[in-house]
Amino acid sequence: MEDCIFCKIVRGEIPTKKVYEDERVLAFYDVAPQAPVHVLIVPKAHSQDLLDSRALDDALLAHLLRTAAEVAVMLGLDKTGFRIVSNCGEDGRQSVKHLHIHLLGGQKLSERMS
Ligand code: DGP
Repeated sequence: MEDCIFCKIVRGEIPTKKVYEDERVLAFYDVAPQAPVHVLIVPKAHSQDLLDSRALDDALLAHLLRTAAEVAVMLGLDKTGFRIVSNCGEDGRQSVKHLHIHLLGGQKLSERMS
């Protein structure tokens, strides 16, 4: 999508620190990290969120989740643990309307998730 920040990152129009990339997904460091390790994993094809099935099929969703786990291993988080989160909609405080998974780790995270 023309005005979507993450689509611009996928197209290389906004610079970012990439962690992993293949033909379907991109992982890059969050610009405003909320943990010592904070990576975003996004499908390259635009879809708004988990409820938006336009460009999403089961294989892509599985690949997105698998990539989050593989990036966690790449960054050594498998040894200590990590959290993945996907915010959705207003109550979920989703600020960028392009489906993404947050991968958080590098310290003991808050017990609260809300
Ligand atoms: P959410 O609130 O779940 O929609 O999270 C969106 C995240 O995207 C937020 O943690 C900040 C991050 N973000 C927003 N703009 C940019 C950007 O231009 N570059 C990078 N690397 N991250 C961004």
